[in-house]
Amino acid sequence: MTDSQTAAERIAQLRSELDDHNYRYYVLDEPSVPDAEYDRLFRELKALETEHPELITPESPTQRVGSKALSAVLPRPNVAFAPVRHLIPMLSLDNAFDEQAMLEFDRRVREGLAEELPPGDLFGNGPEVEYSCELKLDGLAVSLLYENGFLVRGATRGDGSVGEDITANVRTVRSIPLRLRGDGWPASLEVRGEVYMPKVEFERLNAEAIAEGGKTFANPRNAAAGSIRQLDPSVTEMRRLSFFTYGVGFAEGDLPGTQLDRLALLRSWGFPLNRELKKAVGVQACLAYYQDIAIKRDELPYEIDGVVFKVNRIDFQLELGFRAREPRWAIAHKFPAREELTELLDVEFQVGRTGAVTPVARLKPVQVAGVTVSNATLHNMDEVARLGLMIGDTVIIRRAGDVIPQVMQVVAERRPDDARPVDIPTQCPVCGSQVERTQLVKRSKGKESVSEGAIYRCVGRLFCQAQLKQAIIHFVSRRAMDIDGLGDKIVEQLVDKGLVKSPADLYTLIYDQIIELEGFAEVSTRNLLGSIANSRKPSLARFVFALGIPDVGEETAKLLARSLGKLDRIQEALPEVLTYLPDVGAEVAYEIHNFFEDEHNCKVIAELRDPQHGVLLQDEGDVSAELAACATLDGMLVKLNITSIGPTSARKLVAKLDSLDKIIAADGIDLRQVLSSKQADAVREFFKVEANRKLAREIEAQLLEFGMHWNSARKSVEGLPLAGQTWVLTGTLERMSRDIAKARLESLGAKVSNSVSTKTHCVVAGESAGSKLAKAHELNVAVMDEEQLVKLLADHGIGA
Ligand code: 5U1
Repeated sequence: MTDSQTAAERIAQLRSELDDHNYRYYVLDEPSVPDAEYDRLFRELKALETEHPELITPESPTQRVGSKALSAVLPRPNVAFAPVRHLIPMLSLDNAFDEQAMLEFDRRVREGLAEELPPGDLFGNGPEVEYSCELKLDGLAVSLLYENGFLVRGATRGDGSVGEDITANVRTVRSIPLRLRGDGWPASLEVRGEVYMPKVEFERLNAEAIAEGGKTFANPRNAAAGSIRQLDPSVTEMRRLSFFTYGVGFAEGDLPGTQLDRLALLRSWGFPLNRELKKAVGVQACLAYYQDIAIKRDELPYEIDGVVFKVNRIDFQLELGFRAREPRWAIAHKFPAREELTELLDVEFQVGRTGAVTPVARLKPVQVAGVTVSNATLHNMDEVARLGLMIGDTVIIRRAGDVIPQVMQVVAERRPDDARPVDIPTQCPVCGSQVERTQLVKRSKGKESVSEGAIYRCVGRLFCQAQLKQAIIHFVSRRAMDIDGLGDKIVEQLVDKGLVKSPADLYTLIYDQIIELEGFAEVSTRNLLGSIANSRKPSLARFVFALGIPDVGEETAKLLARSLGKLDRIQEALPEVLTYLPDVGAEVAYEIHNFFEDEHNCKVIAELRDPQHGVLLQDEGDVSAELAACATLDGMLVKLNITSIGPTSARKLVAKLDSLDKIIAADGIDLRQVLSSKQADAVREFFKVEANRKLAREIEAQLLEFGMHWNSARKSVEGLPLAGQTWVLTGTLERMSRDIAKARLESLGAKVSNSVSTKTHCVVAGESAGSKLAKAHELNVAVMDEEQLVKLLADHGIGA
């Protein structure tokens, strides 16, 4: 606010600016300011309105969510939403499911307009009708009433004549204007359109519901409908619904004479218009539009179930009129449905490479989006429980894009009397070994806790033919050991004939064994033996990836190889030490550690590397400079998860007691000099436990062994690209934690400091950077944002 401006003036200015930004964002699709700037203006407005409540008006951008939940203001407790009689009925659309139906629609239109249209040519062609081509959003039709430019009522379609009053909820949809822009709008204007839930929001909402064990929505339409009919508008607001307009219901006064001109006018008044909107002359152009959109459908950020064609001229629309509850001048050309109902015939269990026993739905075959679906993944038993699935149930199947078909919901009302529960087998369906539920082991606050995981595993490992086959297929694959000529069918034969019982057996196969296999002759046999021989010299990263450690993909395998340098180190690494690697969290660290704890896995690795099998790792070396530099004593204390000891208290402790021995030996008096009594007691309690002391010493010993200990001579950074430079990180980084950014900069030779000075080479400023960024500007120090940092790291071969 400037000195000469009153609060009322500033409030008006802020509202107008925020409205402009909203318009640019939602209608023009050209955001003019970053979100942070919008939020700043919004906060300023909110603060001014709090100071001056008398200046609050309903159309202020801060007033999208009303203060009271609807249930609190409803006159009758058993009626959720008040009924609204539409000024003009909200009609539905006739559907065309194929080209033939579209041709017939166009013929009916031309016949209906025979007197209006010019005659066709001698060959029976034309005249052609002009259509407006629109998307059919898979959302919820709403009516929005504006009086003197202000939104006064929002209603659902309901039965077409009477809908429900959802004013408080539509107000929370940010792309719906609370007040019209520009001028020339009718004093009373009813706009119609579709409220929808963008795909990302739908996925986020369902992921949250799954995480909380709640019910998911079968599709974005149900999610939008469920969200707009929330009794509490603040819940609707959190669902981030959106809106596109598709026409005018009622208007006092004149509007332009075509649908497309009317839509353009609505856009200028602040209503979002779908950017795929087009004009087509003649039915062939409509069919081409349908094909274009069908190709784009999966990439659109919202779901559509078809396209809509409307006769563009309003006088023609009036001439054509209505049939029952549908206009004769419009049609929805539908895409194949993405969801269908079918019956769950059975649930079978598949065994994967890591032994995970996964339920798979066997379905009564059904066409979904043009493909016959007879199987769908059920992920795990938690998902079966969450869906409340029983064999014999009728289920909703959804197939979107290239995604594997999913069972979205059970239709509970259709459950037959003889429905059976889905039971996880106690024995592996392939090898008969026991099936065990995975245990999740977590260390927190110095205590180990075990909980039940969602995954069940067959304990048979390579004894289980299913696991063995998958393990070999993975081991020989192109990104792993890259053994050309060993396709899935050949692996199956090798395993079925008992020639291969572990990956090591591949390296002792002989000519006479291979030529016996189906499809092999002399040349192909020699070629395969050649490929096997050539694969004996893998890089460490390939080899680690080929082992098929659960949760270790190609990137993690590369990281393990690059950071720890040697297979022996990877095999021995304690989970706590593994978590020093950027991007390796506790769960992955435990998976890696458990894999190498397993005697059988170690035996296979040893066999592969013995002279008889001859696998020779090519590029083993030292621990990387990046990893060697990142371990600190205070960091280790934090990893031990001692109650109430975080990075700051750990740093304080280490400043006073600079070795593990001293910390273990410290008494309460020593500790209280730098810690609160609660923290001091926690440290004492922790190190009183023999197992905790042992673990801390083991970690320290391993850090020493790997050359990662804080007292080890640090690796020279000479020759590294950022050697000699001091960098500072400030603000919140979105793509990586600050620890990771620090480790990555250090791996390039930089020193990362906490404070900005004239010696600072560069400051990386994340979101909401504050005083350090200001200091950098003051001292003329170079500043880069996260994007630039990611690019710099990528230029030096370090991925985000
Ligand atoms: N794009 C579009 N969707 N949609 C749905 N236009 C459109 N028109 C509709 C409906 C139900 O109804 C007309 C009768 C105006």
